[in-house]
Amino acid sequence: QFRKVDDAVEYRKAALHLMGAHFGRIGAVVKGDKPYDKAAVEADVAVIEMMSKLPWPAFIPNSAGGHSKAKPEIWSQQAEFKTATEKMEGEVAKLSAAAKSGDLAAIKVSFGSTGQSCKSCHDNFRNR
Ligand code: ASC
Repeated sequence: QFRKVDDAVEYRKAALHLMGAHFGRIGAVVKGDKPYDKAAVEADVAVIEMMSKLPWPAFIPNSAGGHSKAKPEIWSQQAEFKTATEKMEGEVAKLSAAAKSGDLAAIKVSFGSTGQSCKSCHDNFRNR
C-alpha cells in the first residue's frame, strides 16, 4: 500500500490535517465566530467522518521518527491505541448525529467531547 515509510507518514498526516481543518471550522461556529449554518456543519462533519477512518492503516511498523510525531507507544500499546481511535470515531458519529439534528446546543456538547478524544490520544500517542 505504501512504497516508502515517508508515504505512510505523509498520508496519515494529510488525513489528520484535514480532520483538524474541518473540526476547526465547526469550532468557529461553536465559539460564535461564525454563524451557524446547518448544511455547512454537516458537510464539515462528513469530511471528518470519512478522514477519521484513514490514518490508522498508515501507522505501519517502524514509521515513527523522521517527519512523524508518532510515539513508539502506538506500536507497544496497540490495543490502547486502537481503543483511542475507536473512541474518537464514536464521538464523531455522535457529532454527526447532532449536526443532522440541527441542534446547536447538542453540536456544542459533542464538539467538546470529540475534541477531548483528539486531545487524549495526542497526549498519549503523539510527541510534542
Ligand atoms: C483541533 C485539532 C486537534 C483538536 C484538539 C482538541 O482542532 O487540530 O488536535 O482540535 O486540539 O483539544
